[in-house]
Amino acid sequence: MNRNLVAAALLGLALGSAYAWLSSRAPDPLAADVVAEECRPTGNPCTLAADGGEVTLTLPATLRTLQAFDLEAETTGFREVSRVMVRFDMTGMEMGENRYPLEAEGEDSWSTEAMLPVCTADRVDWFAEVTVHHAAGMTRFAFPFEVGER
Ligand SMILES: [Cu+2]
Repeated sequence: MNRNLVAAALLGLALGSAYAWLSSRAPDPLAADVVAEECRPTGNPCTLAADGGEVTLTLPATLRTLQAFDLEAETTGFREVSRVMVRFDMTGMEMGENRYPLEAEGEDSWSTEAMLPVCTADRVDWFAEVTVHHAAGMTRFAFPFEVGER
């Protein structure tokens, strides 16, 4: 058998499995139960509803990478909210582990300080995925937003 053919076949296999691996890891805000389409959480509260509850997320008006910022979330309607997490990621791009547990600030109020890494592809389109753990399970809300001057 031709050596180049074998090499090409092996390369194809390697690329195929690398692609499969990347796709399986590629974050997708559509995997969330609901995705914000009509509001952005930067500079004003953005509310989403799913599974009988609501989450309102608020981020600073202007976000910059590598600069810590405060994030606030309100949960309403869910029974027995035990934990709220936020994860930052980009669609189709593995941006590393950017997960933060939110701290309870009283009833239905949650907050944390967070920071975004630099995107090696110079993209500015992020999404914040807020996961609410409650009595009936967990619900994920995705809020797309952009970093930088607006
Ligand atoms: Cu990126």
